[in-house]
Amino acid sequence: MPSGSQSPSTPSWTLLGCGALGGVFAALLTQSGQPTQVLLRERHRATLHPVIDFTGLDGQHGLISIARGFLADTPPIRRLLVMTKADQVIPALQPLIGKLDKQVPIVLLHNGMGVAERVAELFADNPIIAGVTSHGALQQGHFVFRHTGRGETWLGPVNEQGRQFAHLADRLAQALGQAGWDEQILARQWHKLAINCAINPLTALYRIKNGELTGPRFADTLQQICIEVADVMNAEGIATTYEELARRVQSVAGLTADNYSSMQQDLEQGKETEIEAITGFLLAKARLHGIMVPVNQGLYQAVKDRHQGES
Ligand code: KPL
Repeated sequence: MPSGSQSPSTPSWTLLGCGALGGVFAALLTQSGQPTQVLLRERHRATLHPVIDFTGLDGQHGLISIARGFLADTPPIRRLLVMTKADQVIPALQPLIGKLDKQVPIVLLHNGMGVAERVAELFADNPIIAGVTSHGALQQGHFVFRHTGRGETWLGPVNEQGRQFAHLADRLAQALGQAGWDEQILARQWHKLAINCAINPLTALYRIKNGELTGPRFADTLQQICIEVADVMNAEGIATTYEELARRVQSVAGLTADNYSSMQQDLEQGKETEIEAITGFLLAKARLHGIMVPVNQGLYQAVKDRHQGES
């Protein structure tokens, strides 16, 4: 049976990647009445947790029952929501190549860029949808998650088939409070990339919360980062100015002031970071256009060195 064959009991959403943000989305989708199953790695089979321990933005704490599944068991899938780290998207989807029913939309929600196009090649018949989100999330233990910041979420089509799935934004909005559909999702992905290029490496390297970037200490560095990113974005045909990017960075750093960025959390825990899909993607595009991006290049190298030194 292909993964995707459905019956009325097929969960509304199937989630691949139950990290901090995945766990929070799984809890919020379930709370909104949209049954969600989480696909787990084989090694978790023996230690199945029947519930997610979830704390919402209002501090309300509860245990939420969520269906668990394993790819090896070819569970029925209605909509696939992929919330792994950028470098894990392709490995996580690999077992589904050639097996996923071609009607099933694949929604990709990860930091960084360059992955969606590869997924669209591997799943040429499926609707592919890319998204950006700025919700804050924290994983505090095994299946223990806390929603730490209300953000915005936007979805948009990566391929032609994806264009018919604007209603998925409404489904997400039921769970998140807001979610929108944007045919020009590439521009939103670039703007999110700019925010991640600025906030993630600095907070990770200096071991600080996002809010510390709103003070004068990092003003010059942030300005340089934004000037370089704006140059590359303009060369890519995404019209912007460094002032606009700097404003957005300050706004997100302020709204998520009390959060540690995902890269800060990854480096602190000795995990692989998303630097390749974030700053690495920017550097590759800069090279293509012959644009110098020395500040971003330095941050990229420093994050790589720190990870290597600590692992
Ligand atoms: O996307 C984020 C991340 O941490 O990866 C931001 C928006 C910077 C919030 O922390």
